Amino acid sequence: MEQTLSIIKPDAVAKGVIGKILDRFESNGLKIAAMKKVQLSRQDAEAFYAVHAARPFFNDLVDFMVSGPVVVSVLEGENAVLKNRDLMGATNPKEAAAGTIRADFAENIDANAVHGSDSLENAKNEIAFFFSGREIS
Ligand code: IDP
Ligand code: MG
Repeated sequence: MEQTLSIIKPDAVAKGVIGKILDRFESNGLKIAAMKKVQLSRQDAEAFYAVHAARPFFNDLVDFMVSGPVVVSVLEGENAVLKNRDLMGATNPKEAAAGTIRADFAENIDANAVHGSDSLENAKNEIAFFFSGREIS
């Protein structure tokens, strides 16, 4: 059993597809072990994406992530990290496989509907960034 962190980004929340995206997880064997809707501060977004701080798109990414509320969840299941990445599709929705979340709900590489941890180690750190132990079950 693995746990991974998912974020439904501001574009998807604004579009009203929280339920449709959560259904993708639950229909594919990923249990929602924790969940909350949050408005990130600039400081939150900068800290969460610190690994990308040197990238040219960093400021746009932070602007976007604070542009509205997000839904953060811990997904649990077999191979949860990879399974979530498969369900999400490629970072650029134009390259995302048919039937993936990004192909179906995202507009472009900036507003791409979802975040998902890319490794088990990052998943642990990202989960700890948002949730305390007692919030996960
Ligand atoms: P991921 O979300 O698929 O893991 P990362 O490479 O970790 O992709 O990038 C984090 C986020 O930064 C992406 O989801 C996307 O919103 C944004 N991003 C990544 N690459 C670009 C780019 O080339 N231009 C604009 N935004 C980008
Ligand atoms: Mg990433």
